[in-house]
Amino acid sequence: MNNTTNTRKVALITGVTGQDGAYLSELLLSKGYMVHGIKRRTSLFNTDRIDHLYQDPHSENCNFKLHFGDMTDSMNLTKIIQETQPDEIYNLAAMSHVKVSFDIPEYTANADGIGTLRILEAVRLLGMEKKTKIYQASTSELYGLVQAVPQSETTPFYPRSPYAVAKMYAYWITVNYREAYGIYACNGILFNHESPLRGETFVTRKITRAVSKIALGLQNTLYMGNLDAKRDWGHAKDYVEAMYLILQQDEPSDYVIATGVTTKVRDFISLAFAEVGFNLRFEGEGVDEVGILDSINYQLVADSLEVSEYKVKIGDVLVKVDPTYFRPTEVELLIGDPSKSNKVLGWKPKYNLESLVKEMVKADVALFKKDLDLIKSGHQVLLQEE
Ligand code: NDP
Ligand code: GDR
Repeated sequence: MNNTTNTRKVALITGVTGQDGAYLSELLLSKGYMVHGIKRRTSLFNTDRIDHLYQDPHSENCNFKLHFGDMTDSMNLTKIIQETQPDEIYNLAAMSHVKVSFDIPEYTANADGIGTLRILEAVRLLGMEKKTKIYQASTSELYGLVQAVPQSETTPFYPRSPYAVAKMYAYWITVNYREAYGIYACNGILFNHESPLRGETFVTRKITRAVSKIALGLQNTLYMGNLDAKRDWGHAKDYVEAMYLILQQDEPSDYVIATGVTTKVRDFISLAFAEVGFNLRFEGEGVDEVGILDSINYQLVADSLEVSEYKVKIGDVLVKVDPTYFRPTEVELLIGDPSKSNKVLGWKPKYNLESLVKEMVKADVALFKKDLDLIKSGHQVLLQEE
């Protein structure tokens, strides 16, 4: 062991294989941390987002190490915390899909709610209350049914899904362990944040994937749920900076992380199609609402896609509403008030919605161009969407 090894900070990230886990790992490694991550055992590799960070665990200088674990297994979590002795734990692991939480509510409560308790209780039982700081991945979904806007740290919660109710338990148990045992434990109440690494079934990524495939002639129609929902969308890269800052303060506290700008799902769709040169017009209402191709900016299409034949023509219906994607109870409007994090943490996002959409569409176009090349050379490619 050399001096660097002795003095560097140690972080443990649950949910390291997820969108935020990947960006946070990159950030902490760039700051010289030893990063431990918890990954689940899966029948196929699930480390795509962090493969570029892999290091040989046998190497003396290895500063990124993965451990098998699960939020539903207390003994496993306690053992990992004992072995790794983290200065900071970032609890990002969760069944994070709101719609799916209606299908698997008990599992969601276990992983997202009780899972958080397992982390806090492990730190307490191991006597690490004064050593280990804990970040809890709380969410704007806590606000649910609109009580007031913009939503801040003092806005009342009204969760509207099994996911949000589980996260509400996690929020309060974090506050309770802070107050009861003096643990430096904080909630980051993060509004929606996206990136090219976003899971494929969240709305932004579903849209940017579909836009890219439609533009490349690999898909005809994008089927959507509620087009009127409004979200405060930021970039995950900006939001993991906030997570880090929340654990670097003198006193633990809870923070809203948001851009303060809200946008309808339908407008995100229009922005994404505009990136490939397609202008949409929406007609109808509710399940009859469709997005029709109104005009094509051929210059842009040619620049961004480098294809010579377009399968779409003006008047084509590119977007349809499918009630399958409606939620039993919906969160209609989210818009965050980031004043506290701006002031106390000095946190300000670097990305805006336009730059986020641009980056996501560009990445997905590049991804599907590879599939197109494979298809052209006679290979079978699975192009399934949800
Ligand atoms: P992702 O869905 O991309 O990642 C979730 C991570 O949790 C994955 O690594 C997943 O593993 C892991 N995981 C799921 N269930 C378990 C389990 N039982 N045991 C261990 N690990 C598990 O989410 P994000 O990165 O987008 O979000 C990170 C956290 O922030 C989540 O808690 C989410 O609820 C919360 N959040 C997210 C927001 C957003 O807009 N992205 C906003 C506010 C809060 P695997 O890869 O194997 O599936
Ligand atoms: P959300 O994100 O539920 O806000 O949770 P999602 O992207 O799934 O939905 C956003 C809004 O879009 C509407 N919508 C659709 N959503 C999906 N997934 N698929 C569709 O086809 C579709 N059509 C319309 C939804 O109804 C909703 O109103 C995300 C997750 O990352 C959570 O883990 C996190 O806590 C919150 O953001 C903040």
